[in-house]
This record gives sequence, structure tokens and C-alpha cells, in this order.
Amino acid sequence: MHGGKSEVKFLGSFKDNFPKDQKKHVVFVGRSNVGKSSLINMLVGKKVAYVSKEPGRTRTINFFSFGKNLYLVDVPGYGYAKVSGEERERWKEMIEKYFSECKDRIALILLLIDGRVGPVALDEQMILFLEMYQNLPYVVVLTKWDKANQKQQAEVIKKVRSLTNAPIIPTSAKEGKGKEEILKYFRGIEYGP
Ligand SMILES: Nc1nc2c(ncn2[C@@H]2O[C@H](COP(=O)(O)OP(=O)(O)O)[C@@H](O)[C@H]2O)c(=O)[nH]1
Ligand SMILES: [Mg+2]
Repeated sequence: MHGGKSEVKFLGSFKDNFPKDQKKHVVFVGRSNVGKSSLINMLVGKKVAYVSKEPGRTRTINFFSFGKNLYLVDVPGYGYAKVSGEERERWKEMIEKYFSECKDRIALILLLIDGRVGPVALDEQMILFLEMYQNLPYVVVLTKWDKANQKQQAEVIKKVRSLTNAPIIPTSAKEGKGKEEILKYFRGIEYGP
């Protein structure tokens, strides 16, 4: 992988029967509207993921193949207010199914948190889920950094740091900030330590 534009391809949307081959998974999780699709498009250098005007629309887990050995896995956002309890339950089941079926191939999770707002209760729950329950490798990606002022930036970093020791990567899909840092992680996964 060298960041070329032709190396990414939408593979499909899944609710179950996730791909069973041995490619490694890089998983994107975060609240609805946090900027997941925008970040994926920024990283791969083209518009493969749908950027929504209306939040909370994705209901399936989208897989993109990236380079020869990686899948980028776009998990639908949590915490969208207009979603019914029943839908939330279905979301939870789908996520748990994904983690239990694919856990052995998950190489990295990017937990996206809004760079202006900072972690909310659901983000804290996700940190607990990843860390305590699943024990999976993750980094915290702060999104929309271009929209946060210096005071907000400092506060958000401090708050995240109080919750986790995971690496923190500030990003802007608009300005390309954080791209190289994240791609470095991807290369590490592809070529090993
Ligand atoms: N200024 C700015 N806006 C962003 C950034 N990332 C996402 N957005 C905007 O935030 C909204 C939600 O983005 P989207 O990628 O669809 O979020 P998703 O629901 O998490 O996939 C869209 O209007 C994006 O244009 C960013 O880094 N900077
Ligand atoms: Mg999206």
C-alpha cells in the first residue's frame, strides 16, 4: 500500500456472514455523524464512503478492501437519538456478532470522537467495551479538529487522557490532518512489527 487511489474498493454491506478470509480488519467506530465516512474517504484519497447530510442512516457494516491485506470496516454509528430502542438492540446484536466472528482478525480499532465536543457517555462506554471487555488494540481519533478552537482542543485532549492511555490522533478530513499518522499504523499492520 502506498496510498494510491486505485487500491481501495467497496466490498459490500453486511449484517452477518462477514467475510471469512484472513485479511486484517481496521475498524472505524464512533457516534453517528462524528465524521467516520469523511475520515475513510480522506485516508483512501477518494470518495468511497457515503458522507451523510442526515445522520444515523447507515444500518449495516460496510467493508472496503484496502491494499492487498486489509479491510477497512465502517461500523454504523451509535447514539443517534432518533433510533428506536428496537433498532438500538439490533445494532448491538450486529456489533456483537461482528466482534465475536471477526475478533481474531481485528488488527486495530479507530475510535472516533468529536474533536470539539470530546467524549460523551456513549464514547466512554465504547472505551470500556474495547478495553475491559474485548481487550482490543485501539487509538482515539479526534475528528473535525479544524472546527475546534485551541481551548476546546486542550480540554478534549485532557478529557480523553483521563479516560485512556491509548494514542490520540487529532484529524481533519477537511484539511487532511492526521492522514500520514494513521496510514503509518496501516503500514505497520500490513508489514508486521
Ligand atoms: N469541518 C469538518 N467537517 C467534517 C469533518 N469530518 C466530517 N465533517 C462533516 O460532518 C458531517 C458528518 O460526516 P460523516 O463523515 O457523514 O459522518 P459519519 O456519520 O460518522 O459517517 C458531514 O457534514 C461532514 O462534512 C472534518 O474533519 N472537518
Ligand atoms: Mg457514515
